[in-house]
Amino acid sequence: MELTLVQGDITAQQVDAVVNAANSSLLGGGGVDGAIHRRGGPEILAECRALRASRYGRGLPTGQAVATTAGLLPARWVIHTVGPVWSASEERSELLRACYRNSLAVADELGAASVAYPLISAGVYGWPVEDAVRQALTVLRATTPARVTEARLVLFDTGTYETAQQVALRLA
Ligand code: AR6
Repeated sequence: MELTLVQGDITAQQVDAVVNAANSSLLGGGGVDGAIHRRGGPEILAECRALRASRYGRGLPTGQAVATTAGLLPARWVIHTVGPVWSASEERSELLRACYRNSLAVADELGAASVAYPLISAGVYGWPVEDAVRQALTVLRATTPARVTEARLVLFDTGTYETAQQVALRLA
């Protein structure tokens, strides 16, 4: 699987599946979640509500992933995942890695060839950017899915993109 770093807006990515940094409610929020629902339109929220009424009555647990339509986005699917809130006193990295791993597994099951990820947990949820990139790249480099041939990590601003490039070089 090819792994690329891109600076840009996750909602503009021409890929089969876009990952949403959602919250357990699946009913929207700010950051990536807000942008995806705004640009993707009401069809996404309708499917999220249906998931809450069926499989996820108590919400989507942290670290898990579930797909809906991508509505009006260029992608075909949105894969919603819930990152952990950063904690200085508790080790939650495994949950963050689970987000990348489980989203990739869902994409693979759907038959997606390309997947775009935001930097999960690194915004509202407060995860330090460098470590968030390290966790993302570690999982994505170690996984060999059957059908996904491209994973793209989309960094919103220049500073985050440059940090991500440095982390990638150090991991190489
Ligand atoms: N495209 C790409 N990256 C973006 C975009 C965008 N349009 N907008 C923000 N980012 P966040 P979290 C970056 O806060 O930390 C929501 O309210 C952002 O700069 O979207 O997992 C949910 O409903 C940061 O680097 O996600 C949850 O309640 C990264 O994407 C909560 O926030 C993730 O920031 C989830 O918080």
